[in-house]
Amino acid sequence: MTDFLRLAEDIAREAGDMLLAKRPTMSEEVETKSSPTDVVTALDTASEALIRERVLAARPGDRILGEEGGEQPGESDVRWIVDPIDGTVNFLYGLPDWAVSIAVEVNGRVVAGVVNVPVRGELYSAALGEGAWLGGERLRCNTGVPLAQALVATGFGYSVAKRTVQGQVVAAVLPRVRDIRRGGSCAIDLCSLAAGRVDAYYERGINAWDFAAAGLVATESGARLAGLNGRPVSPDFALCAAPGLFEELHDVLAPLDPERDA
Ligand code: LIP
Repeated sequence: MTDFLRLAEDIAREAGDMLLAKRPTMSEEVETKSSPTDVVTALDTASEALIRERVLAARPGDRILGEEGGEQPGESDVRWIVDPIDGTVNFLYGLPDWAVSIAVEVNGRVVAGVVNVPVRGELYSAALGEGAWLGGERLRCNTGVPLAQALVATGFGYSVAKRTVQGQVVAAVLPRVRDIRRGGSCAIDLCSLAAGRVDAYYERGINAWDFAAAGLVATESGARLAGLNGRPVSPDFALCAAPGLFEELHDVLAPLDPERDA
C-alpha cells in the first residue's frame, strides 16, 4: 500500500502543478457533457492523460477508470480510479476548491487514496486500516455533534430533474441543522469532513471517481460512508458522518425520498 500511496501522491502532485500553471480563463474553449452546465475543459482531459501515462509507465497492465476517459481494461487486480479535476466549474471560474483525486483499488476494495487541492497547498492521503492524513497531520472527524449543531456539506447535480428534488431536500434539511455548505467538489467535501471542517456530507449523483479516494480519507478518519437504508455508497446516494450523526441525518433524509428525479 505504501508504494501505491507514494506513486499516487507523486502523480497527483504533478497533475496539480500542471493545472495550476495552466489554469484556464472563462474564455477558454469548454465542452459540455450531460447538460449545458456539465463542463469539461481541455485541462481536465490533459490532466487525466498525464495521470494515465504516469500510472501505466510505473505499472503497465493495471486497469484505470477515469471521469473523462472511462474504463481502460487490463488483467491486473489493481484498478486506478481517477478524477483529473473534481470541482471543474470551480476550476473554470478561478475558485480555489478543485482537486485531483486518485484512488487505488485492489480486488474491488480501495486500499489507498490521495486528494490534492493545489490552490490550498493541501494533500490528503489515506491507506486502508492505516489512517488518514493531511500532510503530516493525522485526521479525525468530529464526533458527538448533534444534528441541530451540525455543519452539513452537500452538492447538486447538473440536470434540472435532479436539482428540483435536491432543492426540496436541502430546504427540508436546512432548518434541522447548524448550516449548509455547498463547496462544489465532493472530494474536498469528504476530505473537509475528515479534517473536522464540516460535520456531515450528503449528495445524490456523485460518481466513483468523485468519492473513491476521499471516501477512504473520510472513513479512515472515523466517519461512516454509505448510501440510504443499508445500501453502500453509490451514485444513488452518499451520506457521510461520524456514527450517531450519521443515523440522525439518515432519518431526516430517507423519508424525503432524495434518490428520485422530479
Ligand atoms: C462535482 C462533484 C460535486 C457536485 C458537482 C460536480 P465534477 O464533480 O464533485 O460533488 O456537487 O456538481 O458534479 O463535475 O466537478 O467532477
